[in-house]
Order: sequence, then C-alpha cells, then structure tokens
Amino acid sequence: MFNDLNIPLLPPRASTFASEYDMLFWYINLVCLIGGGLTLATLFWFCFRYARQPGAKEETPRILGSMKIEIAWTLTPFLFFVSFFIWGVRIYSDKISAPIDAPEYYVVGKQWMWKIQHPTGQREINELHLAVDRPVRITGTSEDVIHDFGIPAFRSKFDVIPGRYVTTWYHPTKTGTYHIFCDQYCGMGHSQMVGKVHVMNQADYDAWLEGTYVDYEGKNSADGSAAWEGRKLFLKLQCNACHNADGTGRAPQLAAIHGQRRPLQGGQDVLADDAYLRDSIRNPMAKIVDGWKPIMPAYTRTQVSEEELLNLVAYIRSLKQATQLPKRYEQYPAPVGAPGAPTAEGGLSK
Ligand code: HEC
Ligand SMILES: [Cu+2]
Repeated sequence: MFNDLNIPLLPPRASTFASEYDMLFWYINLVCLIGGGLTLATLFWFCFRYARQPGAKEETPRILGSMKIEIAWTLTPFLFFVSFFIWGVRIYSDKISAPIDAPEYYVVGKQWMWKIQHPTGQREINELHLAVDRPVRITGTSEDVIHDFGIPAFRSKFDVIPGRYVTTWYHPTKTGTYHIFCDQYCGMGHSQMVGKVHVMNQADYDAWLEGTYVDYEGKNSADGSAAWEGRKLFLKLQCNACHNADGTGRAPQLAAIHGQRRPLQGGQDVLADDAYLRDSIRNPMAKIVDGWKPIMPAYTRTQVSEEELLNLVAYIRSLKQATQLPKRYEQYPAPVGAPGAPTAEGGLSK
C-alpha cells in the first residue's frame, strides 16, 4: 500500500524488508497519533463541558470508578501494544534468519572505518558491492569498540561487537548507491565512519568481482580481484618498464586496447581479444604491433603460470584509460594496514 507513495522523508526502499518495516512504522505512528489525539480532544472537551458554572454549588459530586471504563481503557491499548509486538517479532525473526544458501560477507568495524570481505576474496573499505535480487548473509564484528553497521535504504542496522559475531542478511531489490552509517557513537571519528553500498546488476557485479568494472568514478580494480592480482604481477614482472602511463615507454600503451583491432607489421590487423592478449605475452614474436620493435621477451610457463596469465589478461582488460597504468618506476604498494602502508584516513600506519 505504501510502496507507490514516494515520501521523501524516508530513505529509498531497496531491500525486501523495507516495505514491511515501513508499514509497521506507519502503523505505530498512526495508532499513537490517533490515540494521543483522542486523549487530547477528550481533555479539552471535558474542560469546557465540566467547567464550574457561575452560581453552582461549592461541592462536586463524589463519583466512584467504573469497571467497564477501566477495562475498556486498559484492554484497548494493551491489544494495540501486543499487535506492535507481534508484528515487530515477525520482522525481527525474519531479519535474523538468513536463507541457508546465502553467501556470507564479513564486516569488521574499526575506529573509524568499515572493512569488508567478499566470500570470493575481494576486500573493500567503506564500500560494499552487491548484486541485485540475490540475498546475502552479513556477519559482523569489531576490532575495538561497539559500532553499528546501518544501511537505511535496506532498513537494516546491527551492532558489531568486539569478541562476538553478529549475523543479519539483506535481499537488495533495487540497483543504486545507498548510504552506510555507523549508527552507534564510537568516538571522535564517528561521524566520518560512513560508506556506500552499491547494488549492481549481476553482469556488472561479476565484472566488479573480476576487477574489470572500473569505469565508475575512475576507481581501480577491487582489492583481491583477478585484475588486482594481475596488476601486482604486472609490477612484479616489471612490465611497466616498457608499458607505462607516462607515454615514455618502449612499448605500446595497453589501456583500452581490449576489443579493438590492432595493426600488425605487414599490414594486417587482428582483434585484441583474450586469446590475442594471452599470445602477446607467451609468444610476443608471433604478432608484432606495427611501429614497434620486437623487443618484448616471451614469458614462459615457468615465469608466468596459466593462472597468473589469466590475471594479467584480466588486468589489461580492466584498463580503460592510460592513467590507470602504473608509472615507469612504480613499485607494488604495501597492503592497507601493513607497517608503513597508507591508511584509509590518509596517514601512515605504525
Ligand atoms: C622490454 C620491453 C617489454 C617488456 C618488459 C614487456 N613488453 Fe609487452 N610489448 C613490448 C613491445 C615493444 C610490444 C609491441 C611489439 C610486439 O607486439 O611484440 C609489446 C606488446 C605487448 C602486447 C600487445 C599490445 C598491443 O598493442 O597489441 C601486450 C598485451 C603486452 N605487450 C603485454 C606485456 C606484459 C603483460 C608484460 C609483462 C609480463 C610485458 N608486455 C612486458 C615490450 C615489452
Ligand atoms: Cu563506529
């Protein structure tokens, strides 16, 4: 009933809980409003109706209680309160029992950020990517004090408590980007302990998992994705000594070549699909890009395993613009949280 009413006072409804939760919210509000209104109206009416009339006797009549009225005004609110309780328990028990096959995501609260780990290994900070219409289980804990992981658009919040696992679940129903808040005051940086949840369609989410969905806000691939592994390898094998972002390299710039036709020496061209990228690394001499010298070493199976090669290809596929390529002398940065590594707040960790 309330679903098609767009009341901007409320956050968007993006999970299966949202409409049921809102109905209960409005029901409680309506009952309280009507109950309070009736009490107030009666009060005013009595003030006028039973006001002392001029010339009336000094004494007021002594009236003893009425059982009927007592029962009516005790039982009526009681029944309403019980209805709040039953409805509330129904939603609550639904909220704490995740579907058995829902994949599990981990959330760790820490002064003052949210660390999130996907069941497939990807990690993110202050961001959570989810696929639409796929229920997920969320297990949360805290590294220091009590925080509370709240997503208003899902009508969901739960305390994350040091030394304990707390579980809830979501079934996102609408693609979009919504707020994550810390809903429990947790110290100085509490107001900055916020984030975003991105509900994507399945194809975008799969690309995000792989690390090739990077064009929104120009961000890099997800930590832990295939493309992210590929980037590490790219730096480790020093592919950036020749292929780099500066345009000073001795090799073609690799951004946005996937899916394009590449001109080859001898006048032919070839579609740069996954197989071509793979061959270009295993056996660079076979197809030389027009205008470049055949100086690229072949990377054999002992240097780059098939799995690593997949990651390299995913990385090249994820490159949509040249600025995403590393600099010529860039080294792989230490992971977040490691000694000397940049922290989410921008300083250096100890
Ligand atoms: C010594 C310099 C050098 C190094 C190191 C090097 N490459 Fe290359 N690479 C080249 C040159 C030059 C070409 C263009 C000529 C050719 O096709 O062989 C090329 C071509 C390519 C192509 C085809 C590009 C196109 O435009 O179609 C890919 C993909 C590629 N390299 C990936 C890699 C990867 C991945 C690594 C690291 C494992 C790497 N290269 C290391 C010099 C290098
Ligand atoms: Cu907090």
